[in-house]
Amino acid sequence: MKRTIYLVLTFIACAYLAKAEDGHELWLRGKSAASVQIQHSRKSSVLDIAINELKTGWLGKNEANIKFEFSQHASIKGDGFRLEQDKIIARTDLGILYGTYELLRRQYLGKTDDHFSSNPSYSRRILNHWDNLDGSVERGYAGQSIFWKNDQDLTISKADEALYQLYGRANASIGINGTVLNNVNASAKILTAPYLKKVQAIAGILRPYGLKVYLSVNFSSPVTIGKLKTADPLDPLVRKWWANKAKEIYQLIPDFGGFLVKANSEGQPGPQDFGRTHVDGANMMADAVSPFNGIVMWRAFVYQTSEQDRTKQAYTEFLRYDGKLKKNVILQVKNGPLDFQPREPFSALFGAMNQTPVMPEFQITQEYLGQSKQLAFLSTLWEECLNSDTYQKGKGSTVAVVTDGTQDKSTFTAIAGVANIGSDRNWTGHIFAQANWYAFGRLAWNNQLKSEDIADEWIRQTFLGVRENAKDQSFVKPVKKMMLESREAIVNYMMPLGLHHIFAEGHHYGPAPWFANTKIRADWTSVYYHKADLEGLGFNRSQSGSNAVAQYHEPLRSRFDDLNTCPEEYLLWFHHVPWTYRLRNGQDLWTALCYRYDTGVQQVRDFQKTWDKMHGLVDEERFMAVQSKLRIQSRDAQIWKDACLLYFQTFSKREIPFDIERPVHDLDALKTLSKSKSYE
Ligand code: BDP
Repeated sequence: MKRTIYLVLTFIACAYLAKAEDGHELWLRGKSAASVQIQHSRKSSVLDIAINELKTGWLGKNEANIKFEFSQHASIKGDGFRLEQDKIIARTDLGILYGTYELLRRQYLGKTDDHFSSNPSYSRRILNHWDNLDGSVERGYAGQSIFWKNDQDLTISKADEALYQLYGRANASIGINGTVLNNVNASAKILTAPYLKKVQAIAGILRPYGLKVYLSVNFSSPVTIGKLKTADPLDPLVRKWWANKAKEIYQLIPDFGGFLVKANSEGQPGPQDFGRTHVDGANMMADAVSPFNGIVMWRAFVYQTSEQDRTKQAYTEFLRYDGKLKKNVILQVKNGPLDFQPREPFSALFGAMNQTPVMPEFQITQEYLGQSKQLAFLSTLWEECLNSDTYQKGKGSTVAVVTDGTQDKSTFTAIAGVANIGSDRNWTGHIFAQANWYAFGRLAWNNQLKSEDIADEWIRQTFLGVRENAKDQSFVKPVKKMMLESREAIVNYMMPLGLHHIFAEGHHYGPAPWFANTKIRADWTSVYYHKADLEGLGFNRSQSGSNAVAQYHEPLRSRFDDLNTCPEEYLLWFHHVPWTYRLRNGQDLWTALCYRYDTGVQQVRDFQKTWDKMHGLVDEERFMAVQSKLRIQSRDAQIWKDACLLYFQTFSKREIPFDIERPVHDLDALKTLSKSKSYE
């Protein structure tokens, strides 16, 4: 009997331990052993959180005495902070909270320096949830929305509340200070009273963590829910409707952040429906929220069914509005000119606007990078974008510098990331996808951080114990290497050398380079982008083609324009290249393409080996989960390689080099597969 009880207890304990490593705690697994006293001269719910974090996560010397000190010193900016021995110094309560998280992180990682200061690169660091009110998440791969259940149920349960608190904590720990609670393809219903009440309640739970809430709004809301006859932004009744709506929101949520707007894009309504411009629309909304210090984030993701190269359209549309937008409007621009592809050059809009604040929009959810089935550490992609030189004001005008206020001394700065968060127990579907949420926050706070350091921090906090340096060589090093290579591996087996958007229709997971459909708009098909023919491959955006290169400043314009100087990673983005064209390594285009695809597949095979060696160094539950995802990735990388090489071979009419593994699928079978639901 005793033995049975013992066994049962052991079983329960094991089950509990296993459960504790299901990924739910993210990178916040630290637990305190030592006690700490905190001295503070004021009280607030934000400071209460800081105190609680220190009391439960303190890993410094026992019986330490930490002081919260408020200082207006010029070296501390916004919600920045300074850590000195036994002191956290900041201007604001939130600064103290961010300093607290940094201090605890440093303790966890074993960083022992006494002095450290840090200021945020962007003043608004915002997650965009593409969550629909019916509970689904557009391009979400980690379950349902954590905010919306279905159109009827607007309650917040105790479990929801606990989840929102952990969500708030996780975001605060990496410096994220804003969240847009609903999809950019917005339902007007979000602005009705019952929904606003729930938004108010969520805002209340998130406020102590420094998170402001924002909403995506539908441009025709005045008609849909306001019973007006028009949503024309110059109509006095429409303007009044928005002004009143803003007032109603701010009465409920005095620190409401503002609106995010997708207008006249992919079928969404907008000012152009009434013969007005984006400026008319944005400024009308800006007027509505400005009495309350609200902002409008107006998305530049627009493209019409037109003859013009899709990648040129946002720039063409918005450049003429430079300087015409109200002071509280910021243009939200995706990192690349197309749509979150595995690799794109940076959007020329970043270097184009002289008088309009522009904010980068990154996609944390891996819509085009293997979704939550594949391991892709996106920090390297964002770092590449932030460090791209726009040459707006000569050398050194990187995307980071032109958006974070360094160049024009602006303080109205922001950055957004499309969240990958859902109701899955581990939040993001793939354990390693948590690293992307983490990396977005860290880069939004400090856009000079290196992906390598971000990966290092994340790995240790997510998988290791406190200052567990014994696993540096055996675990941290190989796992970090895998993460840092992962995005390039995806580029290699999906779209190397500047290829883009050759996905299967709709789901954007697998390959369909053959996808051509005259019934839908051309720029939603694959053949529009790769333009394979008997001569060669790629989209000619040089002067002799669509001339998208002209949107970039010199010397980039000439560099991209000339086939011989164009960086090879953008080759097929800017040029239609003959199959026989020699690349810098001496290989012709066809041969190089084959090797790139093959390299990508081999890289994933190596990730599998790397991870399998980690068995025993990480808890079994997360080990198995990652192992199983890597198997899927390995299979699907093979599919990408086979599909693209077999299809492009029908144009190149050349052999796949004989030292490369042969395709294992038939082209026809892959064409059928790409249409099957089970593949999504
Ligand atoms: C595309 C997505 C689509 C989004 C759109 C956007 O496929 O679901 O609505 O971007 O950013 O990448 O508005």
